[in-house]
Amino acid sequence: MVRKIKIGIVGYGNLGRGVESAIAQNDDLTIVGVFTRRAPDQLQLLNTDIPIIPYDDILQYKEKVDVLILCGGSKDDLPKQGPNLAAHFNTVDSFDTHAKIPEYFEAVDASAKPNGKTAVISVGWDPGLFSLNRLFGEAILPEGATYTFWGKGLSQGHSDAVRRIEGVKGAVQYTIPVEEAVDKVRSGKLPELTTREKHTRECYVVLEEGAVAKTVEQAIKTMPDYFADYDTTVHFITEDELSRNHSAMPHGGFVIRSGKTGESNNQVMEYSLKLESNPEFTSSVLVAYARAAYRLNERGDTGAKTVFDIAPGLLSPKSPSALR
Ligand code: API
Repeated sequence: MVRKIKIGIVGYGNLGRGVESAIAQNDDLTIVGVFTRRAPDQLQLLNTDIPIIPYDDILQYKEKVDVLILCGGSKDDLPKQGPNLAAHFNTVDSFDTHAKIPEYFEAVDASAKPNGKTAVISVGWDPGLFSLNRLFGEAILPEGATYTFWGKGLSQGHSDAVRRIEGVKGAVQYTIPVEEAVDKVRSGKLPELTTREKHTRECYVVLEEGAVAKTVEQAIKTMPDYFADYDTTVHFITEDELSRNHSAMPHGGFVIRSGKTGESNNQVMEYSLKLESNPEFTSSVLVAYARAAYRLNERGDTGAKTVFDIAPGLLSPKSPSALR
């Protein structure tokens, strides 16, 4: 039996929990522990045998962990944590602020490379699997147009961003595709669509006591990268309504590349996802890429990587010869 790849989970929210259950489905991976800043008794792990370790002790585990899976948010956690931890560990994260990926990549690379570590960033389904499918479409059908639609579904990234606004006690955000835009794309026309024409965003927010609704609404609607380019609606609800009506976390969407080859033959490539649990799916992608991060590092391929840099065979538990 080959030795199992030892995984550390950093943070135990929706993603951390999803990583725990995804690893249980993969025989070649094992969990060393969950690293958290919260008091251990606040965490309810699925498997209570897994150690809960204070985040401040993480450097003591440098020799005991092969890959850390970073399960924090992109808005406030990862920008610092990603570069810090990549100096000491191989890492995988789901940094998903698309516009900031280039600068995040540079920061993580500058920290991982001189220390001989491999850090796979921005893994998940978008960015991640959808990014790969956009690349395939554009490389294979250079003359055409690419469309990405999300939802209707609950975006973890946008929900987290709203929850970090002062005065917000709880929140979820739904991404809603605009029907007419989807119909136009599906009918095979190649419409030019702006960000605003493709999706709307709907937030359900629970205010902290004393918080001013107008101020919170304004902070949401003007937030760059997340909401400023969209038509956003904000609904204020009670904590009870939030847990009763908004605990499911479905999502999904599709990437279409529509192009022409030869004289005038239309070719359409479509990739779609229908997810009952957005975070559990993202976690499952993170876990497959953790295997790749370990293998890349074993062969001396260090520094920051994205899904574009990683050969698909490295994701599989099967050996190259078994795959052939
Ligand atoms: C949206 C998409 C979802 C991407 C999936 C994942 C997330 O606007 O709904 O945060 O849930 N960008 N990155």
